[in-house]
Amino acid sequence: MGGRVTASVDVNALVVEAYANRGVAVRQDGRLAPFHFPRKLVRPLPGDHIELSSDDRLLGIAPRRNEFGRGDPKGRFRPVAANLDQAVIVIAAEPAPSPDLLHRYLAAALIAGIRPIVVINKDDLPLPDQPPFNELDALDALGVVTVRTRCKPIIEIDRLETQLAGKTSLLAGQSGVGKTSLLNALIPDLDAQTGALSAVTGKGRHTTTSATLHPRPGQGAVIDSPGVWEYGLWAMPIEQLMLGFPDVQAHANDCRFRNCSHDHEPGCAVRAAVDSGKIHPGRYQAWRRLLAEQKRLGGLRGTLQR
Ligand SMILES: Nc1nc2c(ncn2[C@@H]2O[C@H](COP(=O)(O)OP(=O)(O)O)[C@@H](O)[C@H]2O)c(=O)[nH]1
Ligand SMILES: [Mg+2]
Ligand SMILES: [Zn+2]
Repeated sequence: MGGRVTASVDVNALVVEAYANRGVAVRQDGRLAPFHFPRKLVRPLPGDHIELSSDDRLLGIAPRRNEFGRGDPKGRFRPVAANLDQAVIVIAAEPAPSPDLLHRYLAAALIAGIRPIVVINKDDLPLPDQPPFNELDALDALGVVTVRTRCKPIIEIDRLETQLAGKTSLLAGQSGVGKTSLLNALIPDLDAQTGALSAVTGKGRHTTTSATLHPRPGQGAVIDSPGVWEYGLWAMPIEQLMLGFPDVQAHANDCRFRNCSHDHEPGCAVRAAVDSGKIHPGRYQAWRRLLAEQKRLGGLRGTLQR
């Protein structure tokens, strides 16, 4: 049966993109193969390791190491890509991110067990004196690597290339921050690659409406994700959100009360850690806001929901 996730898959291809009931994979010999899959079965994602028959039918999907996703308007988890080594969160002075955008992306990566890297592109522009740009020390404290790049007027991406080498990386970030510009700088034959992809899918001009994997021969792969203006999380229980804030979680077990909400209770170790500078105040405030957002999304209840 096509489209099942099963351990007994004889992997021979890597999914490049998938939408509706069609996808494109790159076979081990480098050939692009279009394939169909039944809608009602598990939908393959860019980064999935799959088995295709000799006539390009989907025979199975290998179990995923992880999934990076986002919340849809109803607060449900929507996976974007699978089997990532790292999520490259791209921000820029222009368009400046809304206050919690970076914290949401960081949380999504950390919850999925995917290493986040923050790229500040458009290094030619001055950084606004506002969050997250004046709070980047919070990222150092989290152990998140920050890399500054520019694609204009000259390309400077050396430090990013070092971080990407040999890895499968997702480029995430709001529209206009320069993800496609970075991709062009990273993959010199990108036009040829997307041209070949368009020829295979039959889509006239290739647009990034679904995430697309771009192999970098010998250097891993980069997945460009569709442009989003506002990135949202999905409804989740409080323990899952906590995984996105390991800096807050590190102190949460030391509170006097087991069910401490880290708000007003006496003996709260989290607030004490904020006061003593062990937790960055910007991170604590972001966690509080995302917790309140979960109440609106209908999360915080029940068992782990995805
Ligand atoms: N000033 C400046 N502009 C850039 C830089 N990188 C990209 N841009 C511009 O930002 C705009 C959006 O870039 P694009 O790659 O399409 O962003 P995407 O929506 O994230 O894929 C384009 O006009 C780019 O030319 C940069 O380093 N500096
Ligand atoms: Mg783009
Ligand atoms: Zn507390």
